Amino acid sequence: MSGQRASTAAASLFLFLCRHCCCCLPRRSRCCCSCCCLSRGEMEQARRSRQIDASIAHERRATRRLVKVLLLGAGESGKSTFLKQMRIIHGGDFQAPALREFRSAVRANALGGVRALVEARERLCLPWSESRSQAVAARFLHELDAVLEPRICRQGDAAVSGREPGSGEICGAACDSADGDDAEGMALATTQDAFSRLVPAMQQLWRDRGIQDTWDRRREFQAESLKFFLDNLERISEPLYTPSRQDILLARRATKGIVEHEFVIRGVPFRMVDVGGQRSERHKWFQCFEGVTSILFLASCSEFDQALAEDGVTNRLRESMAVFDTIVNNRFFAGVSVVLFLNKTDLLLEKIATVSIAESFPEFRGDPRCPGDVQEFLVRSFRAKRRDSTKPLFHHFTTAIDTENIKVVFNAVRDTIIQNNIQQLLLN
Ligand SMILES: Nc1nc2c(ncn2[C@@H]2O[C@H](COP(=O)(O)OP(=O)(O)OP(=O)(O)O)[C@@H](O)[C@H]2O)c(=O)[nH]1
Ligand SMILES: [Mg+2]
Repeated sequence: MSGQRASTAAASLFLFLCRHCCCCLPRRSRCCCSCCCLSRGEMEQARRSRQIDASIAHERRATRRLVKVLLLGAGESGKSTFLKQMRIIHGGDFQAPALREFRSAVRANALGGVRALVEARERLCLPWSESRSQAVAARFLHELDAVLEPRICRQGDAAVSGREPGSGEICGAACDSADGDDAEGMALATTQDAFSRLVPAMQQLWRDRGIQDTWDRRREFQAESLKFFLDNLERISEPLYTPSRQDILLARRATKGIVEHEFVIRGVPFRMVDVGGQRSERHKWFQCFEGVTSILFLASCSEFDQALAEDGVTNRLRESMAVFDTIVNNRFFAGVSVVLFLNKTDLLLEKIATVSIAESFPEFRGDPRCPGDVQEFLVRSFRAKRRDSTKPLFHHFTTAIDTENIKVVFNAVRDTIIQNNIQQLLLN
């Protein structure tokens, strides 16, 4: 770097001299002075130095203009799904390596989901409708264990049914979580041969009334996209199976670490940063707090009656509100705009028809079946977390698996984000 600077300084000096001599004049009007006598090598070096100068200046301008958007929220709130939508809307199609990973994720979701259903049926003591299902289930679990290393097999469950231990606070002690989506394990579980061997058992089990009854009580374990994948087992087990956009958006893989994607939106470079939202991942968030323009905070608003994957006890929506509290009141983000995405609106509207939010949130006043009342309560509850109520807080009800919805919502917040970036540039 210092060598680069030295050559840049040398180039500047050369250019300064050059501007005052005749090197740059047309051939006929040249005079004779020492810098005209630069060798070919020196001239080439100077040209390269000018290029370096220009690229440093360009990079500096670009970094200043870059809009950094941080996606925050508890686990399974939809951050990665939102980022997938950004890739679909602004980044073009997914390429072969990404598609291979999604194929593996879809199949792993199906395998882990059937395992979770079989175990949940047992816990709930629901009867099989077909006598042979008991033996099929036992064989399925045995074969799955044989295909996967036992370590990976148990962790796969955690990703679906959520039994990962973790620390309590967003800035609490780091907790080494089991990596539920260990790439090696996924590859083993979802190879064509291994997966195809397990598909008939999965189909038989999915047809059984006992498993369907378990599915109807899915609130007691996590398996949102599972129905779709199990209804499509034949397709996803085909040797040439390539995940569709819907498969990609529904595939669940808990984010470990920090994932960044860059897009140019209306000529403005955006960097979107996605982090893992599970408790054990939150200590990593601080690594990406520098230079943030805006935070998109995602909360899964349909989870008002569900327990946290990490401890099986804490109410998911209350956890989400607590994380929001920590972020929105953090002094570090005083000049950063925060937009609240109340996500999984599709599931919220479906759920309130049969489940009352008042059972989990006794402070709720209104008609628990009325979408307006429930949505207003949710917005009010999140807003109440802010200590500085003069700071604007925009909110949107979103369905992250719906591309059109995300297109509309993102268009609405995009200009605010860009505006915020300009204000930050003016202030700095
Ligand atoms: N029905 C429905 N499903 C959604 C929606 N948003 C996300 N999902 C599904 O919810 C699951 C979790 O979504 P992710 O995007 O992985 O959640 P996340 O916030 O990235 O989770 P972590 O990486 O653990 O922090 C995936 O299977 C998604 O397909 C939504 O609006 N509606
Ligand atoms: Mg994620």
